[in-house]
Amino acid sequence: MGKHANKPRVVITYGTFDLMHGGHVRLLKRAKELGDYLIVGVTSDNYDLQRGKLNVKQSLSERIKAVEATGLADMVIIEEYEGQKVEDIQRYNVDVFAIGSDWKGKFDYLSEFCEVVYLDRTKGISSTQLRGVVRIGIVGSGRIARRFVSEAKFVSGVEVDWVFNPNLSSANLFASQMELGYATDDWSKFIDGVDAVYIASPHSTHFHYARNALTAGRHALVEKPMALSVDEAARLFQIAQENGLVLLEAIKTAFAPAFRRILGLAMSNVVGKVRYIESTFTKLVNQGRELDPRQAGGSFTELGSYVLLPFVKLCGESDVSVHFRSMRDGPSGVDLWTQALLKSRDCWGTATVGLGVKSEGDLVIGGTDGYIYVPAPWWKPSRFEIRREDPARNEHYCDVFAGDGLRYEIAHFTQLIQNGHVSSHVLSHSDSLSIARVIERFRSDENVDWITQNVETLPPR
Ligand code: C2G
Repeated sequence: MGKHANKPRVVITYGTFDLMHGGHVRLLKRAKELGDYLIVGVTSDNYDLQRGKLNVKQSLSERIKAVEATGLADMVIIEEYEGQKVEDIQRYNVDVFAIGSDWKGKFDYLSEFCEVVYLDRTKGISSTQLRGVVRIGIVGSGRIARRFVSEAKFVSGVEVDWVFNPNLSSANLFASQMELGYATDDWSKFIDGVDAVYIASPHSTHFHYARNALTAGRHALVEKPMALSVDEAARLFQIAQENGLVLLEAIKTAFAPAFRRILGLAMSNVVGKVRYIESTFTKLVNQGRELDPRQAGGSFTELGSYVLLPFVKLCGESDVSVHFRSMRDGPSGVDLWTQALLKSRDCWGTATVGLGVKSEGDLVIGGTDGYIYVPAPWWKPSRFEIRREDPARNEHYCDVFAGDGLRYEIAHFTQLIQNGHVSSHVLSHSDSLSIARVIERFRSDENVDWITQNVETLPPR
C-alpha cells in the first residue's frame, strides 16, 4: 500500500456560479463523484472583471451561498487572480482538477500538477431551471456564429443551446462541434426553445429571419447589416416596438468599452467641436460570400456599418448627405473599395472600406481643439490618444477589449432584455436607420463614381 492510501482524493473546480442553475449543480455533483473531498473556487468580482466575464448579477457572497446551498462543496474558496489555480492545487494537495467541457484544452497545463478532467457541459437545461437566464438561439452556423458561442460563455446569464439552419447537416455539425444541445431545420421548434435569437445567416436573409423571430415574440440581435434598405429596417423596429421586444444590430464596435469612452469624450468637447471624422476598415478577401453579388457581397455591405458608425453617432443628428467613390470588380460587379463622403450640418466625414484594396485602418475624430486618434484596428479599440496642437497636452487612454469583443454586444443585448428595456442609447433605432439609409443609397447606385477593375488582375495574396 502506498503511503497516501488513506488520503482522501481531493477534487477542485472553479466557476462564477452566477444565477445557479441545473448545469452548475450537475457539474458540481459529477466533480464530487471524482473523489472524496470537493473544493469549489468561486471567482471574485475583480477576477471576473479581469478575465473579461461580463454581466455577473449576483454578489460574491450570494454566489458563495448558492454553492454552499447545493451541499456538494466540502470547502469554498475565492479565486482572485490569474495563476491561482496552480497554487491552490499544490496548497490543498489536489488530485483532480475538474471543469466543464466548454473549457476543453484550456487547462491542460495543470496536468503537470494533478489529473485534469473535462466534464461534459449540460445541454438542454429547461427554462424553469434557468431563472433570470436568457436562452439565445443562433440562426446560421458560419464563422461568426462560432465566435458567438465562444464569446457567450464570458457573459453570465446567457445559455446558448439551439442552432437553426435550413441545411440540417450544417446545423448538426455546428451543434456537435460547439457542444449545443439542439440543432434543427424546424423553425417553430427552434423558436419554442429560445427567448431570443442571434441572426448570423447570409446578409440577404437577415430581414426575413428577424421579422419571423420578432413576430413570434422573440428578441433579436441581428448581424450587420441588419437590413439592406431603410424601409426593411424601419419595419423591423416597428414590429419590435409593437411587441415590446429588443431589436439590436450586432455592430460589435458600438458596444466596446473604449469606443463608448471615445464617444463620451468627443461629446464632452475634449477636442472642441467635432468637424471632421475619417474612418477606414479594409480586409483583403480572395473569395467567398463577401465577393458574391448574389449574397449581397461587396466591401460596403460587408464593412460599411463599422465605418459609418462614428459619424452617425457623433454627427448624425440631421440627415447625412453622401457621395461615393467606388471601385468595382469587372466580372462580378461587387465593390472592392468604396469611400463615402459624408456631410451633416456642421461636420464632414469620410468612411472608407476595402476588400480588394488595403489601407491604414484607423479612426480620426477631428475637432476645433485637437483630434482623437484611434490606431488600427480601431473597430476593436483599446488604446487611443487625444492629440493637440501643443503635443505636451496630448493624452493617452487605454481600455479593455477582451477576446473577439462580441461579448460586449452579447452582454448589452442580455442586459436590455433582463432589465425590460426595449431600446438602447448605445446603438439606437435611429443610429441603425441612418446606417441602413447610407448603405441603401450606395446599393441603389445613387451618387456613385465608379472605376472598374478585374479582381483577377489583383496580385495574389
Ligand atoms: N457548466 C456546465 N453546464 C452548463 C453551464 C455551466 O457544466 N450548461 C459548468 C462550466 O463549464 C463550469 C461551471 O459550470 O465548469 C461554472 O460555470 P460558470 O459559472 O459559467 O464559470 P466559468 O466562467 O466557466 O468559470 O476560473 C473560473 C473557471 O475557469 C470557469
